[in-house]
Amino acid sequence: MRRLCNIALAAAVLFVCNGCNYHKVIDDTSFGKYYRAATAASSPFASIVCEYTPAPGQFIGDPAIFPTNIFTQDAACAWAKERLDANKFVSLGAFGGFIVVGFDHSIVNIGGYDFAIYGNAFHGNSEPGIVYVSQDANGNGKADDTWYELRGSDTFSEFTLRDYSVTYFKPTQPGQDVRWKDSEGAEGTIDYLAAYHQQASYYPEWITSDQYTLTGTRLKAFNYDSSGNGSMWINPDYDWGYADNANGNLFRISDAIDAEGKAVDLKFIDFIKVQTALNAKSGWVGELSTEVLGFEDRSMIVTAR
Ligand SMILES: [Ca+2]
Ligand SMILES: [Ca+2]
Ligand SMILES: [Ca+2]
Repeated sequence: MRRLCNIALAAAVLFVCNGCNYHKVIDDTSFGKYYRAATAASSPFASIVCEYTPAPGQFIGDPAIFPTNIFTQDAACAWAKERLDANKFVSLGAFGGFIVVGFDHSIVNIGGYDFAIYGNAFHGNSEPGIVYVSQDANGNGKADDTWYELRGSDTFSEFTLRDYSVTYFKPTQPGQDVRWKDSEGAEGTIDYLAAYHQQASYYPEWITSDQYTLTGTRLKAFNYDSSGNGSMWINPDYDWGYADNANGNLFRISDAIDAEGKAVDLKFIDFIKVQTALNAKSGWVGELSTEVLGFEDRSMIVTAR
């Protein structure tokens, strides 16, 4: 389990902002008893994967990247942590799939770009994931506290749906599509792509129930076939504020909003969640799925300099 830090609070922490040439003194005396200040021994990278619950997808269970013995959530988290430590991608699968990570210290809101989430997007191949942040408000070291979505360019778009759910149904035979139904009354499939990913099922092996439901914010998909013959699919970039999006991978704690969409003032955070934001597929390429390769506290790098 995650080590709980009992570090005496420093009266003030000096931040030297990387790239903007100013010194910022953060008075952390009002951060509360569960704030965990970084030390010289702290790592800027995620120290634990608290939960890894992907939606079904072509990379889930693929023997090219997955061992064959992941039958529990703990084993899935351990595998995901190894992948992130090696800067290798962890796919969140189709809509709603998510990962939760923690750090060995609290990430301070420095008023700029506080942390980075690395993905594998490039222009024309963006697969946005919504980013959520949380404080360990009850001090138990677990990510069981209130989540706050970080707003992005499409948060208040008329096309964006909050509290959108998709239920995925476990296939009964190897090689089958994964069926889904959503909270809007639509149905569809995560297609089995026999030419590319031949594992028996794209449904996570460690989810033992016959169906599971994932809920979150859905963005409108703008993917299209640019060739006219189905061969060249484009997933356009989103302006800002999403993981696995070619337009940037830096995030501000100051973009946190509550369930009503109102800004929330968080002095620091302890956990980050990323969740696939699209329910869409691109022909032979299959479902769109957010990937993450690493989480980095950018404010701590600043502190260490
Ligand atoms: Ca907690
Ligand atoms: Ca993907
Ligand atoms: Ca991707």
